[in-house]
Amino acid sequence: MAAQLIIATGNLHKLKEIREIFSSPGLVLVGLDGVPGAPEVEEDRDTFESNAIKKAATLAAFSGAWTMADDSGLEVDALGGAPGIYSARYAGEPADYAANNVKLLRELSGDTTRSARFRCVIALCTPAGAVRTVEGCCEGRIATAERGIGGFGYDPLFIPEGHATTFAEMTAEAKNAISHRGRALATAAVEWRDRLHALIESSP
Ligand code: ITT
Repeated sequence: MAAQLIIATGNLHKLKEIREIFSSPGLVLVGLDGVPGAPEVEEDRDTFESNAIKKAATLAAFSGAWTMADDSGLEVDALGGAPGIYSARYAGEPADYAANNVKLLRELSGDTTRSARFRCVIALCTPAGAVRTVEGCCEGRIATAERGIGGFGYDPLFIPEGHATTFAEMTAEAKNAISHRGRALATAAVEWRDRLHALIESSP
């Protein structure tokens, strides 16, 4: 028996991390390349949670399969919580990780308060419209220059609390063990265990 769970993200880095963290026997995590004609979802809500729910609910209704979506971002205290829900396109359209990092360093130049956190909300939605969410957070600070080549997005600038290296200088396993996404999915594995088990059991 293998149940399909759609992962509603166009971000292949997120998909890779979700697969690394959340794979389990009997569950096949299907990316959007496995959903022909999948609609683009406009992220026009004002919280991580409501954007994650919108992405998961839209794809669950379209595909007829259980769907998970991740909405995440970086909150920087000295910038009043920016870029927050606008993290992907902080430096404008189209989304550009390098330009985002240049802008973040520029906005923080001279700032000694560099505390920040990554937040992640994961939504799980059934085709019938039942929704549940989990959250994960990782506290840290913004480096004064980019360091490392691993990960994606703001990883070269984010130093998690209790560490001296950026996420981009860590192995994928080390990042996933403490990241916002890793923490959200660890909660999901516990809170959604019975639901996911029932999905696996009911699959042909
Ligand atoms: P989907 O909506 O298709 O999932 P997206 O990249 O647009 O892809 P979001 O709207 O949730 O996703 O934006 C998340 C952005 O926050 C992402 O593009 C990065 O800039 C940043 N981000 C989130 N998690 C990150 C991580 O683990 N490491 C580095 N940057 C991260």
